[in-house]
Amino acid sequence: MRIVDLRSDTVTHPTPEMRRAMAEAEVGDDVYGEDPTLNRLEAMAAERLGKEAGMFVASGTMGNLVSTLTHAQRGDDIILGDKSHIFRSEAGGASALGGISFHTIPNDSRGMLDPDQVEAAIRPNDVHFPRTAMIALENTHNACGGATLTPEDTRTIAEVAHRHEIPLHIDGARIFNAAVSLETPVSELVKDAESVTFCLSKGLSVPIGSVVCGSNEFIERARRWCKMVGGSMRQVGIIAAAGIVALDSMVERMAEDHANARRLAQGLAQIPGISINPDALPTNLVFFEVERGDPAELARRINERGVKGGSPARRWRFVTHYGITAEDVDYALDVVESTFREYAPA
Ligand code: TLP
Repeated sequence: MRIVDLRSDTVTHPTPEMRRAMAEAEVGDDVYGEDPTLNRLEAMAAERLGKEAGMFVASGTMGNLVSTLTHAQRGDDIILGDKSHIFRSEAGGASALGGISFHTIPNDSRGMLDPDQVEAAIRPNDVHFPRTAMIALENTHNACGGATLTPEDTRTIAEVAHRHEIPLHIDGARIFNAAVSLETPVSELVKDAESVTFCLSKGLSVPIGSVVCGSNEFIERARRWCKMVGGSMRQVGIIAAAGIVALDSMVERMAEDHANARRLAQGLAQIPGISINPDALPTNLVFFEVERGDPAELARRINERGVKGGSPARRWRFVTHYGITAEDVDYALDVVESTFREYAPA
């Protein structure tokens, strides 16, 4: 049976070139700083993002956690969007492990924060209050439909943060999708932030890993937190080799994923029982509402026919990525259309 897995871009497999590079990778013990392939990946990531240094971590969650622990101390708070991945989907790590509280303000429909609300959320210097130690943005914004923030958006929030001497962190799990969609160098998107995490293991198709980038001083401090949470690995060049291939050859192709997302959205918009605004689609995440029928049952039926995705909730997300072709999109649309016609009639 044909399988079209639209659950996430995290399901991507390494390319044949990555597998070759992984098999041949020169490795060493990274805790001694001796893995040449990892050192090359970290330098390359830092260079692409326009930062002094990079540090490989096991996941996006780990990158955001270690960055937060590096910026904030026990008892501090951080300001972030109420729909941010850090707040909603990272198991409350900063608060559980770091004693740091989350101060959320509303994300607007494209994942932006209102600078006045950010400013109002910054705690005055008073013994009654926690110290505000970090502000975080997310680009692209997952729960806000994969929307992109421009360099101007980021600068607006950075200006507020820096006026109060607070560092800005970007959860850039999909920052390369944003760069490709906005046709802007990724370094422009992050230049006003003190730290950024980006994921290798999503649209870039690397099997494991993310990279945190920032100043030499920030990364040096972050390495201790990374060690503390068990994130120092050894011959990690095996994975880093795939990351190097990804940064060299998998970024520009994400335009294809965005075109496929648009094709998917336009097709979904034609299906009775589905509500979607196909114009609000800058990247590879396609969110829509299932207006009729039992979503759990509909998801089960499309899954049975090889289209993986959907959920028991009315809001569904389909994600395009490496390995999903325009023909796969058309197949998925056929399956969804016929399933909805049969099981979600008007
Ligand atoms: N997102 C995953 C799931 O957790 C939902 C996905 O399928 O989209 N920041 C953002 C914006 C993310 O979307 C994710 C993962 C992360 C951080 C965490 O990355 P990982 O999964 O590597 O810990």
